[in-house]
Amino acid sequence: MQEKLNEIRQSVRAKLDAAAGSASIEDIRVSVLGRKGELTALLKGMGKLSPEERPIVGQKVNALRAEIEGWLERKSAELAEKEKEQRLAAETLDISIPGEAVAMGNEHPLSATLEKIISIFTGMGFSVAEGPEVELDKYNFELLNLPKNHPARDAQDTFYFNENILLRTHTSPVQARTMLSQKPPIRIICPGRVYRADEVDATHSPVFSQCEGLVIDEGITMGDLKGTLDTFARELYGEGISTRFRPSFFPFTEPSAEVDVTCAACKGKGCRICKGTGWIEILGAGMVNPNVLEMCGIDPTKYTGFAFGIGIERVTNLKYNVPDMRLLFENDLRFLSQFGKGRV
Ligand code: 2NM
Repeated sequence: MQEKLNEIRQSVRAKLDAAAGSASIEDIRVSVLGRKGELTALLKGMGKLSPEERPIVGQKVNALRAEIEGWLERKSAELAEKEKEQRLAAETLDISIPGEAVAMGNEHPLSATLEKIISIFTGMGFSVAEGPEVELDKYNFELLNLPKNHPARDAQDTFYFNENILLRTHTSPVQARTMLSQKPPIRIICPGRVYRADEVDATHSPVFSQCEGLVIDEGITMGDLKGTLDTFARELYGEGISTRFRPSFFPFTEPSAEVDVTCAACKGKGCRICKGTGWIEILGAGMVNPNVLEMCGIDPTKYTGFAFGIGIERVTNLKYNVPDMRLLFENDLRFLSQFGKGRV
């Protein structure tokens, strides 16, 4: 019996020493301790032993069983560790390989200009107001002193859906809506896209962007308008820039003016860009026509106001010396990427 036990002990030890993978450990366990294993067979055969021998042999078999179980456990852990190390070595990630560069985009020059304009006016206490691009005739024309027979309403100038619904031709309808829904004091700018039935050329597009402004309160004068636009021009183009008002006409303002700023390219000396005048026209403005105030529910005997309209494409192209408006809409990356990194 002792001999048989020694034999099993030695053969298990030899098989374990030779084992190369965790799968073979399981085979060894089954061959000794499994239902049909060698040690199990010994235990089953104990019935044939004498009652004196039985506990002694039983103890020896159990001691060997515990020893083998310990071996199996240790060998199995050892092999699992070795296999993990091999797997990790095979999976090594070389983090020194350069990654694929992702091309970074940059802000569109129109957006950069608009953001700058918005930040200048919000800095002066203006709020931003927005409204629909598909508008009613009432807000786009009627309330702004552009009556039924006004030439700006011509289908040649305006995109109509039907008699009453159109694409807004300016952002003034947002101002009309604000006057109707809020009490003075009102201090808003209205940035957004507007639409006119124009042929595309270097200075025209059927879609363009505006930022209009409106201030209404008691005692607002042309002096407030001039001070506001002077501040705007200096913040946009830098110190040393001034403004010049030339008489003009808009149906919604009286008096009205075209506003020029000192040519930033020549500082007013006169150059090719300003056609020798030293001035560049950048916006239109005026005192809100009392008829407009009245139609929009504001008492013109108590309140006055000023309004202005800036063309974002024009200001952008003057700022960056871009000769053609189409470049802003064609999405040619050779053009747009020039406004990345530090240019804007
Ligand atoms: C301009 C020029 C002058 C203007 C007027 C109004 C309103 F709603 F108050 F009547 N909004 N915008 C205005 C005035 C716009 O754009 C060149």
